[in-house]
Amino acid sequence: MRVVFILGPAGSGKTTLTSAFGQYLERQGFQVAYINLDAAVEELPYTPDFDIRTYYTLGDIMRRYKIGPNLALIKSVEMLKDYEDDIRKFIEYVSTSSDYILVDTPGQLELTIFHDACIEIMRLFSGRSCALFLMPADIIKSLRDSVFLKLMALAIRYRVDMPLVSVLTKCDLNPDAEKYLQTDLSPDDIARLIERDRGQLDLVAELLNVIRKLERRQRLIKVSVVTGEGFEDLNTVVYEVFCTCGDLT
Ligand SMILES: Nc1nc2c(ncn2[C@@H]2O[C@H](COP(=O)(O)OP(=O)(O)OP(=O)(O)O)[C@@H](O)[C@H]2O)c(=O)[nH]1
Ligand SMILES: [Mg+2]
Repeated sequence: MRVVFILGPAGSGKTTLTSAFGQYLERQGFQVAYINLDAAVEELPYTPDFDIRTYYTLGDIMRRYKIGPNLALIKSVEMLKDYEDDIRKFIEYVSTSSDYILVDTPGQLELTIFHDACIEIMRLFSGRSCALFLMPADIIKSLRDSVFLKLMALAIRYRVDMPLVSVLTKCDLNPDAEKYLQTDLSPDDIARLIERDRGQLDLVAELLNVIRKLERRQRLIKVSVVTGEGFEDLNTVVYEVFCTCGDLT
């Protein structure tokens, strides 16, 4: 049994990937269980085996506490703590019959990562779990964008004690994204890639140094639900995370 938490900025494709990766795994003959922890989502493209919305939805929280959507989103993530035991029991229950348990997380990454509730749930299965960090290609239009996302990935690693695999999603939307994601860039490459933001050159070069020092070496996994590419690669890298070698290059 492997628990895979799917994390990423709002709209990065978490829910779509949960569904598409799950379908891919099922076609390969694996048993897959799906968990939805997002109380704000209205429609899901997969049928969840555990759905936090059976306990509460964002609308319920707004009505019950007479609060707006932003505060309700925070509360919806904090309230996951009250159901930690149910989630743990569910995962244990399906663990004997499932090869993969895919966990779709709330839309707002900063809430998932900076509030303890989700982190505690992730800790329940340390050693048997990994996380995917989705970086949507359509928002990677410069080196600054990719540096920002890579810093987010480091921040997640700092908070979450489990292997983290970065995944470039929606790669059909922007074939240029890949070139900004390389870290082995010479000073000339950096200068060329940020030619429109010369004032940022020193800062970007320094941050890239930090990223190079701290990030785990991993080959780039690119997926698209439109072209269908990348799922075999994603499955291989998830497999590699769980095998003892731990080499994702
Ligand atoms: N072109 C393209 N669009 C995609 C792809 N994956 C997801 N999308 C679209 O991106 C949008 C957001 O996808 P979701 O799966 O809802 O993203 P999410 O991260 O779950 O969103 P939140 O939970 O609201 O933060 C939807 O309109 C998807 O159809 C892809 O590979 N290619
Ligand atoms: Mg979603």
